[in-house]
This record gives sequence, structure tokens and C-alpha cells, in this order.
Amino acid sequence: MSGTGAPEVTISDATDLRVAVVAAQWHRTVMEGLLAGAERALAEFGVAAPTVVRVPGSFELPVAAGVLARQGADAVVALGVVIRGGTPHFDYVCQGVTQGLTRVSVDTGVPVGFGVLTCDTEAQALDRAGLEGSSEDKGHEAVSAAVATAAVLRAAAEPGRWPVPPTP
Ligand code: DLZ
Repeated sequence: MSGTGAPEVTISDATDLRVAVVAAQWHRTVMEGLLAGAERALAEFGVAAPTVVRVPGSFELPVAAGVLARQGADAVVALGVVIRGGTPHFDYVCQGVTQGLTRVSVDTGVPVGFGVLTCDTEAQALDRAGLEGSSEDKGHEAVSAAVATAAVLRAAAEPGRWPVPPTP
């Protein structure tokens, strides 16, 4: 998937949104870059005191994201890196985490930012990790998407925003 065509996300007021970040621990350098990018974005949007939770691998991201969403987070951001090896394990972990996070988001109504890199090589992951010399910053992007969506959903839920049409 190409990174070109990404929108410039504007967020008017995120200061009182409760944001939780859940991050896996495989591939340390890449994860450090993703987490730093996420923290940069949270600071830019003025999100105070985000909760940060670490789980062992990407496969564990959905269960933690689900608990955080049900505990009252307005947005959850999931960060991880899966790198293809020589067995089909890669496909199972990628499917599990993608479908799991989608399910959490749709079932709870809490936006989940998808900051999980699924790469053929570590070089591809480093290039997307927001490190010095990287061409993309997927941790920052995942926070932007989740926080912007939470802000939109909050605005849409304001009383009178979607008035019920009068009965004919
Ligand atoms: C087992 C495994 C492997 C081989 N590779 C990765 C990876 O590249 N990235 C990642 O986040 N996790 C990996 N894991 C661990 C699984 O996500 C999971 O933690 C274990 O299968 C235990 O449930």
C-alpha cells in the first residue's frame, strides 16, 4: 500500500479526549520509533496524560485495546510491527490483529488507530517508523486518525446535531 495520498488531518479540540495507546514489544527499534511518533502527535493535539500499555506481541493488541475501549477511552491507538518470516505464522498474526482491532472498534464505537506495520523486511518497517531517515511516521498517523475520528464522533453526538424528522 502506498503512503502517498494521505490527508493532512486537522483536529480542532482534542484536549479533553481520553486516549489510550497499546503497543507490542517485538522489534524494539521500530517500536521505539512508532511510540515516539505517537507521543509527538498526542503532544501536538494537546492530549493530556495518555495511558500507555505494553503487551508482548501484536497478536495481543486486540484484547488490550478492547479492555481500554470498554474502560472509557475515547480513542485507542494500537502500535505493532509484524515482519514476514518463512512460515504462514505471519499471515495468521496479521489477520488476527487486523480483524481483532476492527472488531473492537466497530463493537465498542471507539475509534482504534491502526498503527501496526506488516512488512516483508525490517528495512521496510524502519522506513515507516518515524525515525531519523524514515520516509513515513505511522505512529503519528495512527494517533491523528484515531483522535480526529473521536473528535468527529463527539461533535456528531451533540444534542440536536442529528434531529429526528417530524412524524408526518
Ligand atoms: C511469534 C511472533 C513472531 C514470529 N513474530 C512477531 C512479529 O514479527 N511481531 C509481533 O508483534 N509479534 C510476533 N510474534 C508474537 C505474536 O504476536 C504473539 O505474541 C505470540 O504468538 C504469543 O501469542
